[in-house]
Amino acid sequence: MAPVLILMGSKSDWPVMKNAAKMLEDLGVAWQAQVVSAHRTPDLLQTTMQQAEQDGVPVVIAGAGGAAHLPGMLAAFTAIPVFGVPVPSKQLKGLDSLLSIVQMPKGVAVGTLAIGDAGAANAGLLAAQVIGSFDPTVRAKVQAFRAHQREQVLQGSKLELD
Ligand code: RP5
Repeated sequence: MAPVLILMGSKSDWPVMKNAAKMLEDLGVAWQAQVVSAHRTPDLLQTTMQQAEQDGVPVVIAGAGGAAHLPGMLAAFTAIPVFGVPVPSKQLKGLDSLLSIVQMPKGVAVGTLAIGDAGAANAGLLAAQVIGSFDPTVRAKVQAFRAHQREQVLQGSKLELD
């Protein structure tokens, strides 16, 4: 299977988007990351999705900030599921990114995650869950991740005064 494709509008998005890569890595899912801008390299956006279709990419994760058209434009070129991550922006802290990504018109779907690091990590998790629906090895890794997380919460669940 081809790696999950992690696309982002700018290299400046990578500190956020690497959380998706890290989650996929932890869950044993291959990934590949690349900068593709909806506004600065629209031609590359189309050819990247054509290549992804040919390669059999299972899921695309796309992060962008501000007028964040990347996930929606990618989704317009493919039937591969696209998960959008709103990257925090300087002026509006990512609210602009969130609204740009989440408000897709009916007929072209983008699954939108939370703003920032948590959203990027959850995009990786969700991509692994999609792959886990047909790959038992990845499903087992997701289940182990959940069990570990549960244990960590239980271990720190008793609160006391200093
Ligand atoms: C968007 O513009 C990118 O996704 C990034 O979040 C934002 C700023 O890009 P740079 O000016 O840092 O390249 O297209």
